[in-house]
Order: sequence, then structure tokens, then C-alpha cells
Amino acid sequence: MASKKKAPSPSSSSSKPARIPAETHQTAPENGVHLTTNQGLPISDNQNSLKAGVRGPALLEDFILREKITHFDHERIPERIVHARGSGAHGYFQPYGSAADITKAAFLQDPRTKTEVFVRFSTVAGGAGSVDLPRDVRGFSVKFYTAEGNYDLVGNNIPVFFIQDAMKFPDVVHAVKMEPDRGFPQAASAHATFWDFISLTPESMHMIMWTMSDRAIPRSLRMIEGFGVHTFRMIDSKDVSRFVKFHWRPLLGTSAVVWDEAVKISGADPDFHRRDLWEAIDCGDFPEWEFSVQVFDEETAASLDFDILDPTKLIPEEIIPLRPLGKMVLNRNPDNHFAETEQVAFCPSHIVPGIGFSDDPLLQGRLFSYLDTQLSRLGGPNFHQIPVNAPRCPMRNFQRDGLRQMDVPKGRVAYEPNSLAPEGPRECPLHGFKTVPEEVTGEKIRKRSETFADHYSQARMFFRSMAEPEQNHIASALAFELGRVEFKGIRQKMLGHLLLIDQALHDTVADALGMPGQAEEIKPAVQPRELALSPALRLIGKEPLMLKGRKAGILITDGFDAALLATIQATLIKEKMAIALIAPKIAGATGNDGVLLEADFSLSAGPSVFFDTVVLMPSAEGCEILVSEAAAVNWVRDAFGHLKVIGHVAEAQPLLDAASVVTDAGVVPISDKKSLASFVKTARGGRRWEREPTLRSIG
Ligand code: HDE
Repeated sequence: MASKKKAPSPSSSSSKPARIPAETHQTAPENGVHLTTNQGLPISDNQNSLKAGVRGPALLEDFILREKITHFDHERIPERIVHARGSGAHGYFQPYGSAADITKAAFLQDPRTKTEVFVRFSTVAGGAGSVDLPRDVRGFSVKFYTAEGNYDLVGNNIPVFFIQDAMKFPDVVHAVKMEPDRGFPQAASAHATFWDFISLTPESMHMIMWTMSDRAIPRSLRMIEGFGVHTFRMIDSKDVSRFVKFHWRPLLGTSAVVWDEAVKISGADPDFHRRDLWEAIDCGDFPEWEFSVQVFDEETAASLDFDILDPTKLIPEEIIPLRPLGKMVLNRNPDNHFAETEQVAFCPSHIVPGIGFSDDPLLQGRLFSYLDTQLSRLGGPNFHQIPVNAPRCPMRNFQRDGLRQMDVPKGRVAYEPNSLAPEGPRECPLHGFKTVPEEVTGEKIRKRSETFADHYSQARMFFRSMAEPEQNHIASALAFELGRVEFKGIRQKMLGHLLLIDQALHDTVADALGMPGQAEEIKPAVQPRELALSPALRLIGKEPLMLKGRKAGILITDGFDAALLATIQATLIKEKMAIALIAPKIAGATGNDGVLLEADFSLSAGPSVFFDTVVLMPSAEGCEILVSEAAAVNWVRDAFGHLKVIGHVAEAQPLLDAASVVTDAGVVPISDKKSLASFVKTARGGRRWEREPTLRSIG
């Protein structure tokens, strides 16, 4: 849990006799911190505007009121057209060793070099004020403040994308965003226009398998992977270029919630992810990611059964393994959400020597779009001067003036070549950024390459590589999403695509929709092929067996066993788990030792969806009261339904019964140190997937 801090008491809150007593006037001492206008004028009264008489109309003369209100009126800037809702954090990146054999990038040469980073995670479809847990892709943007300039790696938590060409980006975004006439739905792909577009866009099928998978409902931003998506290049000091794919792996493992949990979290805590990231960093539990590359040359690229320029394809790590390069640690929360997380400007074109682009037509479009969007979002060409965007290395050129210029460049020379400023900045042929020379031939043409035409093989490979529960979740996600589409023809088209991906997937979804035999026949440009499966793509079975970074919710009532609770808390803290105490009332509960423990949540305000594992510790009398409380019964029923490991004292049995909890290997009695150890061991294993088929027909 975040440390409980007391709000600082005001320096003074006394009401002066001349003022109405109900007004709170906090005044600064003579040499204290004075409240001022933006011009530095000390303000004597921050509670009242200037009026003609105490009951009279406000006066235009009140420049203090006008300044304050005018500033307030202009507090918002245009939100990002996509990825509007984001959470940021500061940290550093440190390489494990030198990567000089593949890149000359300065930040990847020396294991002693710590490069400052700012990271922004985001959802894609919703507005800035939308919830954290819609079914959606997550953005994973990293700004490295390197000694050679800022390098932005602007990726996602999914390694492929919906479309192959930048020309289609406005269309896919318009399709998923709220429908323009009615202004809904917010942050949801479960609606007609999205599936209309997708059903007509076969190239998106692989991505659809991913967005319908558990990857689209992460447990925590600390537990998502990141991918560069496109093929990039790395260039060594001899200017030899190789292709690379970028990967970020969370050291806590990649974890997801179940859909019903996502729905309930969205209501109970719309800021679930942002809060989780903030609290973890705030209490020193710093999230970490390993940065890796898949490196390959032109020859290997040519040997793959797809085009490496096609962003709807991935390279299974069974074919090209990951090479770890270093570690990123996020260790500082932003000081100000707007100044940093909102104003940070990522651009894939922010690059450093040693890294290069590929001709991926989606990437090529992005190289234009991000700079363009910052001009309107941040109000002009000087956004690089905003502290979060400013390079930490020297920056010198002859660009001048423009809206929001904050610098005061000196001297009379603002051009180059010049002879009047011999000390001024000059080209750097040795260390400067160079584009990899590439031979380019061909007609000027608007046409997709035929090497991009296989839209189903990798979709099939991904689906079939999943563990059974993950396959079920994809099917039920599709059933949910298509169930929100009121046009039968769109559903039929989607069933046609599913039939090409996997017959069983199609059958399950068709059955769930009540539409067997109604798939529209889709003629693929290229018949799907059987590719080798890639079990590395699974989440289930790959999670580390640990409780670090996870959260336990312990339910107590008056009369709880205080000694046992203390032992449980000490044990879970040793596991590096966060712990929250939940009691019927926020004031807390008194243990059998007569000591009142404050609760972190009351039952209704702290539903079990907030926790990875729960422990039920009511007294017998407390339990009697809980069984007749819907909030308590649902608390336990949900924990069970969401496949969590439940630890409980014997007194909790009536509550387990009221919640229809069937005792299985994930429901563990705790009475002493030995049974506690067995609870911990079980809880380390995460969700009890074997419970799922007993609860739902599909995922
Ligand atoms: Fe973006 N994208 N994008 N995108 N994108 C933006 O830039 C765009 C694409 C991604 O935390 C915008 O500053 C086009 C792929 C992330 O601030 C905008 C195309 C990937 C973020 C934009 C793509 C991404 C953005 C909106 C197709 C994964 C959030 C505001 C050619 C590799 C960055 C902004 C942050 C943001 C355009 C496709 C990831 C409009 C035109 C593929 C993580 O410029």
C-alpha cells in the first residue's frame, strides 16, 4: 500500500474579525511564501472578487480575478487523437554490457552508463478521462535522454498492428473511436463501426487475435510487455546495418485480469492502472523491464515466410531468439501530470546514431505524423523546450523564434555557413546521424506488395499457440464484442474470417452468437498455411512463480485472530507483496487482543477485484454478520469466480458457503505457520485456471 501521509496543516486558518467567520483565509507569515499573480504581485484575499458593495456586481477592474479565471479557462490543450489516456514515470536504462557488435548507439556501449528515461503507458481508443481497463492495446513509449540526443521508442504491448499502410490509420482510428453522430461508445471496440471496418480489412486479423486475447486487459502496467512493432535497424561503428525487432519484458512477468474483473474494476476504480503504477513507485517497489532485440541480417530476412516490412507479422522467438541488452527501472513518479505526462512529445523520428528505420510503410507514415501532431497539441515548433522534452545533451542550431520560444539565443548569426561565428555549431560527419544507404528502384506506384498478402497464417499460428484458457478467452471476447454489433451482416463476415483462422474458434463463437452455419464465405488472397506454433507467445505457464509486486486483500471483522494476522502479514511482506486490510467499515476492526486496526478499505469500497489473492479472517460472530451482507458475499464469490487463491480461517466457512465457493486446491485453510506456508506456495502459482471450466462455458 502507499504510505499513509497526513495532510499538512495550514500555516494559519484563523478568521480575521473583519471577515465573515465561515470563510477560510489561510495567511502567510510576514516572511512566508506569499500567493501572487502571474506577475508576482502579492494577493491579499484569495476568497473574494472585487465588487461594488458587499452584495454588489463584480467589477471589470478586478484584474486579479480576470487573470485567475482566464488562466483556468485555458488549462486544457488538445488531447492526443489516439493514446489520450496515459500514465508516466521517470527512470533510467542501463545496458548489461557493450552492444558495439551491433550498434554504435552511445547509450548501449558501457554497462556503467545510466541513461535517464521518461516512459508513458497509454490506452489507445479512449479520451484522457476514460477508464484504465477497457479491452484495448496499451502504448509503451520510452524517451531515452541519451548523450547523443533523445531517442524515442514508441511501441505497444502487442507486437503487430491492425493495418499495413499509414494511409489506413485515420480509418481504423475513426472506426474504433466513438461513433461521430452519437458520441459513444467511449473507450470500447465493441461496436458496429469498429467491426464493420475490421470485417472489411483482412490484414487486421492477426492483430484481432491479440486484441481479443488477455494481452488487452493487463493486470498492471508493471506487467505488460512492450514491442517496437516495426522492423528497425541497428548500425555498428563500421556502418554495417542489421535488422532488429525491439522487445521489453517486465521482470514481474506478463499478467492479465479476467474480463469480468476488468468490467468490475472499471467501475470500482477507473484509475486502477495509474494508481497501481504510482503506488508501486511511491513505496519503492520499482518496476523493471529487460530490453532485448531480435537481430537478423538481409539473408535471414529473405528466408522468413513473410515480409519483415509488414507490421502485421511477428518473428517467433523460436526462430530468432531474443538478445537481452539491458534493463530499465522506473523509480520516480512525475512531479506534475500535465507538465510531464501530458506534455511529453514522443516521435518515432527522434532517433540516435546507431539506430535506423526500415521501409515499413506504416513506420514511414509515423515518421511524419508525430511531429505534425505535436505542433497542434503543444502549440508550435518549440515544444522541445518543454522540460520533459528537452534533450539532456547540448542542443545547438540556427532555428529561431516561433510561438512559445522560451530561449534567448544570442548573437547576430542565425545561418550557416557563416564566417562571423567561427565558434558556432557545425556539421559532424564522423559522429552525426547518417541514413543507411539503400538502393531504391521501381516505379512510382500506389500498390501493396504481394509479400504482404497472407493475412491468416500468423493469426492462426497465434491462436493455436495459446494455452486452452487463453483460447477460450479469445472466443468469449469475440462473442462479447460481436454480440454488441447490431448488424447481422458484419457478424457473418467476421465469422467468415474466423473460419479461415481456426474452425474450432469459429464454431465456439458462432455457437455463442447463436449463428452456426451463417458465416459469410471469405476468399483469402493467400490460403492460410500451417506455421510452426510459438508457445513463447503464451501468457499462461510463463508467469514467474512469485508474489512480488502482487497485492493481497485480507478481510477482517471485530474479534479477528490478531496473532495469526500478524504472522500472515509478516509472511506476505517477506514475499514482497503489498497488503490491504478490508473491514466492514473503514474505521477498522478490533482484534481478539483488543487492539483496533484501521482498515485500508471498507468492504464496498475495496472489492476483491483489487487484489491478486485474498485471505478471509473473520471471527465466528463477524462471519455471521457478513453472510447476510451482499458486499461480503460478492467479495468472496468474485474472488472465487476470478480464479484467485483464497486463504481462510475455519470461522470463514459460512461465508464461503454463502458465496457458493466449492473447495478446490485454490481454497486453502490457514490456521498455523505450516498451513500458511502451503497457502503462500499455492498463491505464488497465480490464478487457478482449472477452476474456470466449472464456472463458465467459454472463458
Ligand atoms: Fe501512433 N500516434 N500512429 N502508433 N502511437 C500517436 O502521436 C500514428 C502506431 C503509439 O505516449 C499520436 O503524440 C500513425 C503504431 C503510441 O505520447 C499520433 C500511425 C504504434 C502513442 C500517432 C500510428 C503506435 C502513439 C497521437 C500509423 C505501435 C502514444 C499523439 C502510420 C508501434 C505516445 C501523439 C505517447 C501516438 C500517429 C501507428 C504507438 C497521432 C499516423 C504502429 C504508444 O501522431
